[in-house]
Amino acid sequence: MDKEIFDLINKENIRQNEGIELIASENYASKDIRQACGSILTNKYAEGYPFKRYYGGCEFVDDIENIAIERVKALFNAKFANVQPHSGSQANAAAYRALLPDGGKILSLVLNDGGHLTHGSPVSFSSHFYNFVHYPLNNGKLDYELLRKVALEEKPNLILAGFSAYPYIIDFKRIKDICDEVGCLFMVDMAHIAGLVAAGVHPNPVEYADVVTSTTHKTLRGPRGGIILTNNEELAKRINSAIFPFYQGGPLEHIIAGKAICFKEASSPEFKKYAQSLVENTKACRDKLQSLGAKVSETEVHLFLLNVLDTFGITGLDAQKRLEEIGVTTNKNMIPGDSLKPNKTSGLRIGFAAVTTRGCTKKDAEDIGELIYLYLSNSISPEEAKKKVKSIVSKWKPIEEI
Ligand code: DSN
Repeated sequence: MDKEIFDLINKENIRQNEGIELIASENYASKDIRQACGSILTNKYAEGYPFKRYYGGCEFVDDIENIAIERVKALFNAKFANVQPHSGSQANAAAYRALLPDGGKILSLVLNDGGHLTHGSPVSFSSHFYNFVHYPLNNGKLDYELLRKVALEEKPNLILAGFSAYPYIIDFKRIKDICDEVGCLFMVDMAHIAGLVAAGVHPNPVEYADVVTSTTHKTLRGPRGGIILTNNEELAKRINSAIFPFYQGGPLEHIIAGKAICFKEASSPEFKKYAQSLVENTKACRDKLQSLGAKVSETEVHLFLLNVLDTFGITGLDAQKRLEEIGVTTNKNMIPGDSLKPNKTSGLRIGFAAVTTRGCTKKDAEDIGELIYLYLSNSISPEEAKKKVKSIVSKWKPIEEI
């Protein structure tokens, strides 16, 4: 056994079990999913697609990938699916390639306002291969009339919706109507809300968008990876070629097996209850923070933004570090219109996907809100805060049992 690595895995296991995980894009995959992802399937090369591979010996991985495809199609009511993207970034790269020529114009939300690196950030491939322009938010919220105005002025080839730090439900039909008026394509990156969509607590973009991409490890609670969905057969062919052979080589069949299990779990009545509790817990924590005097965004989904600069007079970076010291994990995040740089920020992004999986109740969520407020306002000591974290976490399921 490689002691050096397994000792570190054990330490990470303890960190995950003993901490309160509030990073909005994280979750805990089930034992079945983790077992499939750590299985001997990692040994198999399977370039190509089910029943059309470049290698022999693919009969079992063909069935696994085919089951994953059928399950995700049923889960999101899509006609075509590609389950091979190694991550959300690859899924987005392939979707752009399938939808647009190089240099095509994409209208998206900028990263600083809650978008994603692959939605046109200067440090991502996306802004190098495509011409991105952005729509603004109005007071932290999508203003569909403003979006329409910008779209009519810019005349993009594609409008992109779906965000990484947006606390409201998105009206996909409204954006689709704008796309139709402008005469452009519509793509949704639903990575953050995929679990809510699967559970029916957020509208499904597949009905409206030409292409929908997602990761599988955020609210969907699967293994780390991506998917691409469409109802258009011609686009489905272009997406497949854009993933393999254009952007990727051999698919990760062990991860695809984990994805297949995730899609089955996400179609269960228990998952629906999970997603409902997730939204309730997020709101309970947010409301508690507000009642204590914190400046917080609203929330209708699995996350909200806490303005730590206005509330506690510290940066997002400092707040993240201080909370980490007591075992509460969050990430610094820009607040729309933020005056500070992305490596400092005025805010924290707080999400309840992971802790709700472990059994966090509404009362726990309120207690977490109170704990964050008291600790960041220096009203309780680190020792008292750590004790509180321990007492909350001690009621939850160990991560091995999920
Ligand atoms: N967008 C990042 C997040 O939400 O954490 C992941 O790519």
